[in-house]
Amino acid sequence: MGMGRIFGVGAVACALACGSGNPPAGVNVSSATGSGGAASVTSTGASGSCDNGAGGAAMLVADKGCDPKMAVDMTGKPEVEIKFGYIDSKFVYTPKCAKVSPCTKVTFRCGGTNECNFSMHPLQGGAGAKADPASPFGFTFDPNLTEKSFVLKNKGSFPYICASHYAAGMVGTVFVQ
Ligand SMILES: [Cu+2]
Repeated sequence: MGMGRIFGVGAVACALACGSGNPPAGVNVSSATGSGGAASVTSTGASGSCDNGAGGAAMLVADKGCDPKMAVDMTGKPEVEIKFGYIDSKFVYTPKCAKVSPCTKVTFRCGGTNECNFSMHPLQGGAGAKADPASPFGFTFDPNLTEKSFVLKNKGSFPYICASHYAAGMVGTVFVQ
């Protein structure tokens, strides 16, 4: 009845890749200054190690209508883009379900036909209706931003929602494998 076996593969992988403590799964260094403009860009820190180690097989979990097996495969690319806004008459992220490699720079960029920014479509990381402070996507509510990038360092499943339109299906998940 001991507690010695509670650590599985994930804990071993994290012991190798995560170091001590409980770091977030990515980095998100905001450089927004609120200076306005149509295309304010937020950059992310590029330093630091990524979970590229052999044997770091994180368990991917289906979420937000996304299955890791069916997600758009964008692995192997250093940068990918997820468009968001009112696109084809729907509030969406596209691709809604994406699969990327560790250390990929994922940029959320306004698209579609209507005016678009992060106060109209607040980006909120996490699986539930409340923001998950451990999510690499954090929470962004900024009318001056039309795009924002995140470097996803660690393997895992990272769901997110638009805090205004999630009930209409404006949600998605990035799988890092
Ligand atoms: Cu929205």
